[in-house]
Amino acid sequence: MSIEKDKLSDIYYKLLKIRKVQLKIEELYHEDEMKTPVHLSLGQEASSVGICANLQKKDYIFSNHRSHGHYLAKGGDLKAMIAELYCKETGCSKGRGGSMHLIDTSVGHLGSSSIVGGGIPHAVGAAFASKMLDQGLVAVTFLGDAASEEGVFFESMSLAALKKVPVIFVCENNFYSVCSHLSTRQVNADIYKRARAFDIPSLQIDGMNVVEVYETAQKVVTAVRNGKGPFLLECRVQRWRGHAGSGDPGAENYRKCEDLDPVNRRDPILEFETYLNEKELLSTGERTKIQEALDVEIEEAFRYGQQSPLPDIEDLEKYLFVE
Ligand SMILES: Cc1ncc(C[n+]2csc(CCOP(=O)(O)OP(=O)(O)O)c2C)c(N)n1
Ligand SMILES: [Mg+2]
Repeated sequence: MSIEKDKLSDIYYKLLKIRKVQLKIEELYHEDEMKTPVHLSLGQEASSVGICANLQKKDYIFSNHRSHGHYLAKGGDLKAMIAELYCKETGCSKGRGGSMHLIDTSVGHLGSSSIVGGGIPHAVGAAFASKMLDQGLVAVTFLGDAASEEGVFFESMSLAALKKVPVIFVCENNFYSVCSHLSTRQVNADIYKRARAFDIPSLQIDGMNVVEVYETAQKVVTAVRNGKGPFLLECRVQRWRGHAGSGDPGAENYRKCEDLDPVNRRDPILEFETYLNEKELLSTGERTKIQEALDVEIEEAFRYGQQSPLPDIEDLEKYLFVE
């Protein structure tokens, strides 16, 4: 299958954007001006990008605490994201939500949830609405391997299958729930098999290979949009960093895996670059242009976030829904 050039550029731009933004967050986090926990998805860029590259702007996504990649892959506004990390009034949640509550409804991102598994039923609801209103939209929920252990995952799959709604459950299996490895939590690491109990089709793929994710997602999105009902896609990924924060000094103690080893761990961007070189796609000059434009865009976004005003103290209760 050949991928169109515009699509390849977009995939490269998004992969690099997510990587560079997160490295910048990591670099500045110690200044303690971002008053929010952050969960970096360094290493996991390919799954969100490969999936979202197949979605239309109006299609819905729902994200979790490891939210940056999903938001940027769906086209969320970068300045509003960075301002949100700095808890500023100009942030995408008006500075009240922080990193775990990113949202940009203008591009179909209906929100991230800090509650593990929280976004799963929301996606089923959005997909159900799309079906009832005959809108032809699909909803994607990104969830971690730990979220697949929540009861709501099974309840959501059950309802989605029964009502045959256009929802895609994308499980980014990085094998960790904070510091607990999957092998200490489950007898079967094949999360995709859990869909079988509901007659939901599913696949396990290499989530570090953006081309594989893109090509698989293309078929899945088409089928789901055409009324075939829900799908579960398990993307196996590597989480390069600790669970949260900019560093995780304890990570070396509980994780002795290749994800931590800068030499042996896999890099989805380097692998994509190798693919582009082999196929003679996107010249080095074109790639450099993308990189340089991104550096400017990211610098502006951080300046915007840092210089924006904090919310007014008078507005403390403005968005609280209390009678
Ligand atoms: C309902 C609920 N239980 C526990 C937590 C605490 N918690 C936050 S993130 C996390 C681990 C999530 O792991 P996973 O779903 O695999 O996503 P990952 O962090 O690996 O991306 C836990 C247990 C929570 N936020 N919500
Ligand atoms: Mg996990």
